[in-house]
Amino acid sequence: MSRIIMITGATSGFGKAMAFRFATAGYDLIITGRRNDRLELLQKEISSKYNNAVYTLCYDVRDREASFLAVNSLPEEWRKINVLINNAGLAAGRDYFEEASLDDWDLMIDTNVKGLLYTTKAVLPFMMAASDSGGPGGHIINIGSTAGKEVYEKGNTYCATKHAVNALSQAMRIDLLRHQMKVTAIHPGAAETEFSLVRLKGDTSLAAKVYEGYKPLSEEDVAEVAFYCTSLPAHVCINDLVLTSTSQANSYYLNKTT
Ligand code: NDP
Ligand code: 8X3
Repeated sequence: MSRIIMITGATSGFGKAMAFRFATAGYDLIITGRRNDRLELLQKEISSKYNNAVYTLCYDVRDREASFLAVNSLPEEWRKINVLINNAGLAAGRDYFEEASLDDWDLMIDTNVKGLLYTTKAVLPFMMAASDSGGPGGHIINIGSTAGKEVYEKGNTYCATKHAVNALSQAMRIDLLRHQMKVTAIHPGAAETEFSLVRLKGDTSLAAKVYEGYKPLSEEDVAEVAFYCTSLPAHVCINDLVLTSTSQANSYYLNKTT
């Protein structure tokens, strides 16, 4: 039987690249996001190209009730989820603390922290049932950020949400130890996806500037690393992994040529 992976935020960026990477490895996929047209397109593309089964769940991770309804609507044969990747997330705005918008702060906290909690809590009973009945333990991968390791200017609440993802990953690893679950936090540095376009409210030229003068990570780089984390022997868990392009040392230091 194929292994099942659930990837939140698969309509773009890392999530979409991870869907392709895990599909090539033979996984059946549960892909989620709010944009149903993109989910359906991805479902068609992957199932015709790789012959994998793909199930879509369209819901907003901020909505507690919708998250549980969506996960609990999974048919029996889709409930044995081996890997959950909590990837859905965003930054909204890049402003000094005193100038930042409260709505942006709510949006980031609700998506990056509460959204991750709701989906994990909804999926966990399925993953625990498999491992508690003697099957292989499940694996949760949380997508954090270098912003969850160092706080930078105008990063205030986005950085705080990613610090929370860092803390929650440690907490999950401790509390889920007795259920033989692996918990991995992956913290990428700058990567060119729709991330900056979303953060800068659709300003394409400002978003492009973020990646000028150096080579950032690609979404495929992050997908490859996530796949690697799942490819190790059953007794080996990568707990915490930071990756950046070779042009970046951490949140502060970028080697830009222009
Ligand atoms: P993208 O904007 O390309 O993708 C974000 C994904 O998250 C989309 O699929 C989007 O789907 C989904 N999403 C956002 N809000 C919600 C919501 N409320 N409910 C459901 N899904 C949602 O960005 P990335 O691929 O770059 O980002 C993925 C993750 O990686 C995020 O957690 C981000 O913080 C993190 N990250 C990004 C880095 C970067 O430089 N790009 C570096 C480090 C971490 P939809 O809009 O269809 O709902
Ligand atoms: C996204 C990377 O540096 O914009 O998490 O915070 S950064």
